[in-house]
Amino acid sequence: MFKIFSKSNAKTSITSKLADALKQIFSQSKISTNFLEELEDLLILNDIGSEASSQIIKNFQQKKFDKNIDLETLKKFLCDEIKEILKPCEAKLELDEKNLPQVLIFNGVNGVGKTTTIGKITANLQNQGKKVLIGACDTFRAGATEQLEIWAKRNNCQIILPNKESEDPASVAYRALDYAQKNNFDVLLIDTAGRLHNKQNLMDELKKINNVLKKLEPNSPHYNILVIDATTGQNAKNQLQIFNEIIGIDGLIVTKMDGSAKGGIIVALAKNFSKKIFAIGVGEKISDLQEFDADTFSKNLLAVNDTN
Ligand SMILES: Nc1nc2c(ncn2[C@@H]2O[C@H](COP(=O)(O)OP(=O)(O)O)[C@@H](O)[C@H]2O)c(=O)[nH]1
Ligand SMILES: [Mg+2]
Repeated sequence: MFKIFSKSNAKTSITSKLADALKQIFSQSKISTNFLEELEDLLILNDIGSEASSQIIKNFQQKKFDKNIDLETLKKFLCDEIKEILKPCEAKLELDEKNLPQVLIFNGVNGVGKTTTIGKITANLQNQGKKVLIGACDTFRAGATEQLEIWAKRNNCQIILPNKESEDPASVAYRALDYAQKNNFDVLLIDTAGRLHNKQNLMDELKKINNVLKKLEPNSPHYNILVIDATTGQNAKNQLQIFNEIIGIDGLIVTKMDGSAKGGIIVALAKNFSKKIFAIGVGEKISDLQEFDADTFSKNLLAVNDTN
């Protein structure tokens, strides 16, 4: 087994909107029904989702906190609750060295960060001395293959491109795995198109890619990863639902945790789907991909100091 990320990153550069908002409702400083309603609304507003939020509120009531609970105690409580929900989803993206090339498909709707994430992962793997091949199976959107080519060049990595504009994505995937097998690559990363507005076409295309890969290697793809943009909020749940129905999702990478993301969507996804979370994207740079750590993430989300 080898890990995609050589080390776990301690600091997550997410901005804590939740902690700021807590400070604002806290001016009431006593636990009234109103306070709990406001707290629940605030959790929902921060994308934590209704199921997780009502669970947290229920647990809060059971704890019978002092009426004059202070902000730090509340934050610590929320942090622990969120960590509890996230912990089962914490997972390392491990690749089986005895079964090479390992094949990873990156799925997700347009603009979520599939291509960028492939670029970042390529760099991580190459830094560990792995031989990486990229398959450009997003043959739909103009410019998609060019963008992937730029990442490949930057990483000095080989890429299998469509040999004509209209080449079927499954055909590109087949050629890519065939090439990877014949040339002793360790990992094949496959980029796909995510046209969710035409669900039937997307379903057919993704299923076909998965099926042709199985013809060459029955255990492939080893991972079907769904890339989710944290800034899309609750819509992320629909995306996971649909892609999971189509191909079965092995785990998630949640991007754009920097910027305007509230971050809470990860909690909603964990509560509702219990999928593995492999990594989070925290920027556009090649180094801006971090292993998902439930403890660090919860502390950052609540701006709880890392002293205990
Ligand atoms: N701030 C930020 N931007 C990101 C992140 N990941 C990707 N992006 C940006 O999101 C945009 C879409 O990314 P792209 O990889 O093309 O998405 P794709 O359509 O799914 O392949 C690009 O401008 C990326 O630079 C991230 O973690 N943080
Ligand atoms: Mg792309």
